[in-house]
Amino acid sequence: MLFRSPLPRLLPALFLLVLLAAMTHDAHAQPPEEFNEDESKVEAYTLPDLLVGPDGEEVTTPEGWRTVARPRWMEILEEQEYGRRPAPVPVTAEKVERGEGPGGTRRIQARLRLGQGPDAPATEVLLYLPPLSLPPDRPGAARFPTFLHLNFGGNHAETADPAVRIPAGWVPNGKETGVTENRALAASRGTLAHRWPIDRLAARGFATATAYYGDVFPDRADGRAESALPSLGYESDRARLAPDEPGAISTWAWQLSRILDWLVTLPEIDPERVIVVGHSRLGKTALWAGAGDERFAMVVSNESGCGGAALERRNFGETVRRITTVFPHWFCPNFAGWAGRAPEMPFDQHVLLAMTAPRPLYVASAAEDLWADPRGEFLAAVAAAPAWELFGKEGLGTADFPAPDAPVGGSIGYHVRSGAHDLLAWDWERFADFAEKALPRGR
Ligand code: GTR
Repeated sequence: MLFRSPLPRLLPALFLLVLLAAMTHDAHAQPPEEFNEDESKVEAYTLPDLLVGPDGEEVTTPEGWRTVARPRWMEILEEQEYGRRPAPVPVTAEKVERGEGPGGTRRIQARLRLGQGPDAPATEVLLYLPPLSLPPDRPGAARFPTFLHLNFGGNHAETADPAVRIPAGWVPNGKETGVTENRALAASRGTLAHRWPIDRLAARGFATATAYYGDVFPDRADGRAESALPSLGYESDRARLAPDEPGAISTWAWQLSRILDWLVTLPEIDPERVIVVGHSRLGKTALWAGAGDERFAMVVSNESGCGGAALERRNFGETVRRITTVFPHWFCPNFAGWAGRAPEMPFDQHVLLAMTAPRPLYVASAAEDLWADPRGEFLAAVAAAPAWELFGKEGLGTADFPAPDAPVGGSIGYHVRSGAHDLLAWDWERFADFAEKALPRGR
């Protein structure tokens, strides 16, 4: 019996199979992650209480917020999510150019040198001021409220204005911009202009400025070495990062603050009414920039989702595991450690929203953008309201999720636009409506 067994003859083949399996087996392989986009599967959760200090003490006054609760939350967000906020550096405007822009606007371009010496990193800022034909007697018209946002494809993709400079460095490939080899193309001019209604904002008396985020951190897992961080004394080797090392979002937020340093020196800009806006990953960035720099008078998050306005504890749409795997460079290394552990997190994203208080905050979602969890963004705004209430201000003014295209709000504004993930003129018009009320002229 034994000798008739086929086993001995098959042994070499079996051995080979086992060897092959061992060679191809990835010890870290995990089953593919499943994403929940079904509201009925959201489980009950409890959010960390906003109004407490480091020793669990209750915070009941604006003073307590400023000196106890807010610094505690900033420390937690820096250490656990975004990483440290790089310190300011001197900003020098070079190659300043002025000309006429779309709709009779006045264009200013400037290359801002961020730090000392010709090798310091630089960012190109593109700014449009309202036309001089605006009624000069309009109160406050001499100094304009200003929207500032970072962009994804280079300033030239944001407008068809042929005078706009084209980035020299790495840019993401993209269907819309037609970029296929990570080099900016003149052919991309205006391909993302639907995201930035310059003349409509100008007609309402707003200046509007943009810069390309890749100027300070190319948006790639290995972008750190080419980022501004080494010039600021931070590690460039991905393998040697401190747990609270600044990520790309902190670096982009630093870029926004440095641009603000320059904007407030311009006589045409109202330094008390600069509004930081961002879409998607740059919405996360706008929230973090506004948190760290209280000179931003108002903050706008458009469809910022996971790591932005959306509550992690709902486990709806994008997750910490997925975002820190696909975009490991956005956050500090500590953040990845919270993957799958939302209930244990000492914070949630309502904390990030509350960092804007008592300044006006606008959160925008899109109905079809389930990946960014519109309802989770709304509920984070509801949960952030106690920070405004401490200052005697109303937060959202409602706890009911609004119908599409029906903005709601008090000191916090919110809308869920019908349609897909994008930043559209309709969204900007709502930001402008809210800003007109929240940051009145001639304050
Ligand atoms: C997605 C990412 C989101 C969001 C988005 C964007 O791939 O999962 O967190 O930031 O990119 O920036 O468009």
